[in-house]
Amino acid sequence: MKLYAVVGSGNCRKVQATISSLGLDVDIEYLDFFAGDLTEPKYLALNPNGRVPTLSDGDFILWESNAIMQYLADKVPGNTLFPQDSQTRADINRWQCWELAHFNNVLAMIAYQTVLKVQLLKQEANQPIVEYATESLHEFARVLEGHLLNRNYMVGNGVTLADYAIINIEGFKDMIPFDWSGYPRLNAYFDRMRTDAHWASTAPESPEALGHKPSAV
Ligand SMILES: N[C@@H](CCC(=O)N[C@@H](CS)C(=O)NCC(=O)O)C(=O)O
Repeated sequence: MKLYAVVGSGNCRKVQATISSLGLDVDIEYLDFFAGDLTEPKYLALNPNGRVPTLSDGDFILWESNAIMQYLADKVPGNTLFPQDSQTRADINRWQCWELAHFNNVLAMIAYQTVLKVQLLKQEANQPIVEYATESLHEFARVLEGHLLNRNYMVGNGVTLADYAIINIEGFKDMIPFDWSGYPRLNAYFDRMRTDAHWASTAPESPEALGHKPSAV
């Protein structure tokens, strides 16, 4: 199997942490975002969205990070990241849907507007978008804070796919202009998950490495 990825991409990191945790043998081909690798016809033929990650397993091509995580987990019998019990799977799937549609959707909007756009593209943030996303992020942060009462993980008593999905853009969490002080359990959860060895192994070597092809790979 091969995973097409970009260094530091949250959606790639959550798949890479899954691969590491499952101990799967997957080649990782890094694409250079800044060199335009994602819009090359060769890559668009695999993923017409021009986004990462994309998995190839023989002739089977799969994009959407949460779908890839579930597909990979199902290759390892008895794994605890995405167990067989149908209610546990539905619960994990629920949080993966929620992070994608809600929590990380607006967190990513703020990160793009206030960090990436300003620092990399040297453009100004679109303030109405930032205001809308900030209000929404407070709404979703309250949900997460409530869920984390008396629990260390999103589902059950250990790390599951839901956790790698929820934290996927933790690298930007403390860079954005957002007041997290009202969410102590959420903050403690992110700090705890940051120490997960599989997650930590997916971090870019430096902020400058973000988006570039690693020279040693
Ligand atoms: N819903 C998709 C989102 C993929 C996505 O937006 N990936 C980002 C990197 S985290 C990307 O490829 N961005 C490139 C671009 O927007 O041009 C998934 O979960 O895989």
